[in-house]
Amino acid sequence: MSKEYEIIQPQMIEWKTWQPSMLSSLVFICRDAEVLLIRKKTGLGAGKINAPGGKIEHGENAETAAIREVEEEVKLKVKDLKKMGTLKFQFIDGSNLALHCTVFKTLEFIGEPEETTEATPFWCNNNEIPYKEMWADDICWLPGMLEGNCFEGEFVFEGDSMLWKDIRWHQIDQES
Ligand code: 8DG
Repeated sequence: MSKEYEIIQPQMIEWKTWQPSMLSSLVFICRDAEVLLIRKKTGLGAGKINAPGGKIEHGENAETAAIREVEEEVKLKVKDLKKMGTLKFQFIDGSNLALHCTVFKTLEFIGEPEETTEATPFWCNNNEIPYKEMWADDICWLPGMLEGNCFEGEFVFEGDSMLWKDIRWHQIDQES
């Protein structure tokens, strides 16, 4: 006797009414032709390379959370964050995580990046970003973002596998 399972197909997600179960932020700190990346040691995506960032806590907004996470993870003080994009991730594995992420970029930081229990930071040339060690969607939006383009993206993941994506670009930086 066969048992019936409800299979969620990536194209079945209703993005217009989608609600996140978790909010997060990411900060790309840029210096000349380089960007500060981290090898993440804890949390979602541990072991992968990413930018500093993390969950938005109670009483924070995306920007204040981003500033706090950068200080916690790599001991830098950042300011003048520019919002570059939003990412929506629906996981259709057991977690059913619906994660919203606000992506910022900045040129303004104080201090030297330091390793912490959460992250190992390193400066990376924009042309040498190790996409194979990053989340699968990053190669779809990070190059365009580093060139100054703003974006919105929706993605469906099953574990580490990206099953579906849609990205829309806005050609000009919001504040330039
Ligand atoms: P914790 O100490 O509370 O466990 O962790 P946290 O630092 O507050 O949060 P986190 O679990 O590290 O948050 C996940 C981070 O990973 C968050 O900044 C968003 C980011 N992230 C994803 N998916 C993807 C992705 O596909 N690409 C990129 N670049 N970042 C992602 O969750």
